[in-house]
Amino acid sequence: MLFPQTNQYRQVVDLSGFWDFRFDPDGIGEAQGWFRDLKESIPIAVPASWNNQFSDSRDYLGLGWYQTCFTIPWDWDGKKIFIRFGSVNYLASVWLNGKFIGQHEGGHLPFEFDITEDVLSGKNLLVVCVDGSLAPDRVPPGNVPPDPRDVSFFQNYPASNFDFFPFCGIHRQVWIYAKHPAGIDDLIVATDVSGTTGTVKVKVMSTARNASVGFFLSGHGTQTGQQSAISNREAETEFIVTDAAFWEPGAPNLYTLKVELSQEGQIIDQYELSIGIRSISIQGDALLLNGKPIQLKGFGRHEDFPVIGRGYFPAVIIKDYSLMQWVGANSFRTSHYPYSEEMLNLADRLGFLVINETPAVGLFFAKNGLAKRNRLCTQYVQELIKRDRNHPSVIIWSLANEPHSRPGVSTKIFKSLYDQAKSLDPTRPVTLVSDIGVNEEALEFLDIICLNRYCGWYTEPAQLNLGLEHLSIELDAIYKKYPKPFILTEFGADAIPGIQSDPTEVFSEEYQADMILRYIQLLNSKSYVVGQHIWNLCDFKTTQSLHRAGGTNYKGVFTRDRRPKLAAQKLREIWFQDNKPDR
Ligand code: GCB
Repeated sequence: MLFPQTNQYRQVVDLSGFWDFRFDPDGIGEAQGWFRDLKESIPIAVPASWNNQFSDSRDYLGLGWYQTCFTIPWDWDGKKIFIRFGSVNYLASVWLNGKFIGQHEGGHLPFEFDITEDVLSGKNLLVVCVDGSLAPDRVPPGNVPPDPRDVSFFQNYPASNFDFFPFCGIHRQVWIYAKHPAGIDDLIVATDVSGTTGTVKVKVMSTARNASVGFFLSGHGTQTGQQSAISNREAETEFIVTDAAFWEPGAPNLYTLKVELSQEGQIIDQYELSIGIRSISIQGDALLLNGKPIQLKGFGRHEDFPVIGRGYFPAVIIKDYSLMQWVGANSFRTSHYPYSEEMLNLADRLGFLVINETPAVGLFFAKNGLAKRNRLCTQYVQELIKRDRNHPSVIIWSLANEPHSRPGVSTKIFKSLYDQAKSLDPTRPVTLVSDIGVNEEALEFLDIICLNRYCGWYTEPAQLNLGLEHLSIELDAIYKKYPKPFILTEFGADAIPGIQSDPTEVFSEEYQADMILRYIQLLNSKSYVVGQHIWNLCDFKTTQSLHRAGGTNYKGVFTRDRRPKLAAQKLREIWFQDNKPDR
């Protein structure tokens, strides 16, 4: 799915701004025809979560109605017109000029509708009903019947089945865009390297008849073009780039790929993409980028900031990259859902490696709702790979975070998601992030082992020596059974900023810093470990429970407003100074 862009042949209009809004706690809006005109509304900012925009809406996760008006530019006559939503959490129903045009389930991934037949030349009325409620048959799930063994310590409110606040609303931009009716529908780029030569394979999809495609690649001294005819709705080409400037952290070289679609000698559409030439592969227990072993140093993160919640906020994206660069990180995981497309565009540009995760967090395998959850996981894998497969920064797909796997049942489900990911994209390793360890059956077929561990925190609390001893034994045991590359995708401790202690004590900045440094020492001593991702880059909002003071997870090495804790300073001393490829 292509990111909208404006050029001579395509135009995008961003509908961000202040919209009209109304909560619908009793679910009466549809019966009362609010989709025809939303009365008694209040203003709301789009994009942003609704939860922190008003004094009384933080925990409201029900229905909310949005409305705005737009006018189509005069020169869009004869074009195909789409409305595209970057992310709406969780279930979006959309009406245009009173007519229902479609629905999309799942936050964090884009969706669009062809509205060519429905737009008016004058003012258009767009109404979106967002359902943010948590339910066991949604992914990620919520309001899951509690395990009777759980004590109140583990109960949370609102009852999400995951450890971040279930923000809802229109979280990313809403765009209308126009292109030629037979324009470019999609574009797939796959690159490979051999010695100093790069290969760039490009496939273009279009319904245009008697059409041809011009492919142009430029950058780093290369300027080359090729032509190919559309047949069976596709055209393909391959560039061989000698002495290519490969893409990698520290040297994120990008080329410009321009694709021009012509009919009867006339250009009818054009699309431009920044691409990086690189390969990613696995050899034994090593992860290779451009044929050379790499070590991931970085974080799990969240799209989370005061007031806007999970809303798209460009300055925070820039800030987070600058913090990651400041400590010397080279990678992150999009825990626990796909991040904005702009975040990935910048990862390409700044040279960050990304483990790209679907929104399947807190999955459980009780029969109730299982078929629906599976269907959603399949949908998410498809939507994620179609959205992000052209990014050089994306090196690994993650199918899920910490599923509550059940032997026999979950393994089959993950095998089919794994096969689906591989058939959509044979070029990247596929994983899932487990907290089960050696008994996670899916480790058998996953390409890379990803594990989350909190030894010295949730287990062996305050006993770091003992925790590290256990961790070391466990990692070796996993490697013995599954000799594959290994990434510790989460480790860390809560540190409440300003709490200091000597000797170290849980919740102090010293304990967090000590734990992180000693984990890194241990991980550096194991040859099969190819990545260390600290949980978390920044403190983030959670639901309320007895182990989340002030509804906040304090495992950030930076505070929620992006100030460094002691651990960030220490990390900078080791990662930033030691920023050369090892192994
Ligand atoms: C985990 C989860 C993450 C939590 C973290 C914690 O294992 O993957 O979502 O936030 O632990 O801090 O408890």
